[in-house]
Amino acid sequence: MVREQVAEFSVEYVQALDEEGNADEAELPDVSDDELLELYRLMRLSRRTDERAVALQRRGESGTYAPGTGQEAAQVGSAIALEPDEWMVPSFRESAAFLTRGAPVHRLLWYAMGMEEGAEVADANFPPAIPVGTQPLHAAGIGWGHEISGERKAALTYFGDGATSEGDVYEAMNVAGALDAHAVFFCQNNQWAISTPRETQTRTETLAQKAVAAGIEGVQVDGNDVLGVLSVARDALETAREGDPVFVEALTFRRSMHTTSDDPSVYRTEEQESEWEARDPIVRFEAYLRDEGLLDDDRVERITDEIEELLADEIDRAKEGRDRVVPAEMFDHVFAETPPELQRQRETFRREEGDGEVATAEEGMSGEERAAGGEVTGRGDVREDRETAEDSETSEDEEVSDRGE
Ligand SMILES: Cc1ncc(C[n+]2csc(CCOP(=O)(O)OP(=O)(O)O)c2C)c(N)n1
Repeated sequence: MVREQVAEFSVEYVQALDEEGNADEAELPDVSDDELLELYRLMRLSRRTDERAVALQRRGESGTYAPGTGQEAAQVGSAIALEPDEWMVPSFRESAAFLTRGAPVHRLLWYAMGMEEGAEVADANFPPAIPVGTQPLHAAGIGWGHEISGERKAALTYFGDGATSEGDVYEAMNVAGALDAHAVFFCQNNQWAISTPRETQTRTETLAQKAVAAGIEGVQVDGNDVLGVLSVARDALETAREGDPVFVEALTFRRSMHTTSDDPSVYRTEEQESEWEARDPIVRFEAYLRDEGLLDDDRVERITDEIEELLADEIDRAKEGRDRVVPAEMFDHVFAETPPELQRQRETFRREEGDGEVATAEEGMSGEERAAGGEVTGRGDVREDRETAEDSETSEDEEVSDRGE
């Protein structure tokens, strides 16, 4: 009889900045001072975009929104590692990744406002994917395409801990491994899938080891450490560009609600939440930057003002675009030729709604065309010359608790 071990595996955990912001020099990625400050600005912009988007929903000015609060390091640190022409394939909580990729805030808000312009495929970013776990298949397909065409490029897809229980995610990793797809599977393990905690999601010790079954590399990183994430994402993308897909598990925490329709106080305690508050990715990184002499109170204040001003402009722009929406357009983007039943509904809608005119091709301008003025991007567009933001929208009613009242 033969009885021997035929496979073994291990999973590495990477951290460059500890919870107090102390650096492990050996793990620090090569990043210039300007890039460090840009990482910080993007994380702060993302956090504030979430706050403003939730406030808009609470005031009835927008629809459902999924905040990524607490996950800024995981998203900014990984999205920045992609080349601009490499595909980012998101789930539905990736505002920070979109902003890092240069998407304007107003486009994210249009998505939450229910406008199809918000889902426009602009640059190399897929639109948000609502069905859990489907988008890794798209990334596997893109990555296989790169393998076939011999391009040194990779696609990076985001999904959550809950998504790893979906067959689609395993199938995507398996096919990527089998076909040498240039893909990075970036799992943000934020500890919750709506009300299902990580502990009951799966019995595996780590999510990264799910890569083993697909024959691809799996690595774990402190997802609240933006420099650790950047380092791991860079390595993973380099490996994937050569045709070896990688699964990254970023350990983080969903600090806020699942979406604006959720109330996490029903299923988790404030003690659990404050445990992760102490590991806040922005506080940690700010401590590091202050230690390095790159940030002081004045600079923090300037960045804060610039973000407030950018958001005030972008929210105005989002509302202008929204106010020009022709409601009957909702009938126009499902079928190439509108079927008779939908035509009938469209006529009824038009009769009953005064402004329900059906847009012609010319009237149905894209959001970009609708919104006047120049493009305002999330990335690298901090205008130094502006004074303190005067944001008429910022008011006490915006300070909405994230416990989902
Ligand atoms: C196929 C599918 N099943 C169920 C849902 C409902 N749903 C939306 S989000 C979610 C949980 C997702 O959790 P996770 O993958 O951990 O991502 P997170 O929301 O934490 O970012 C579920 C079950 C869905 N949108 N799609």
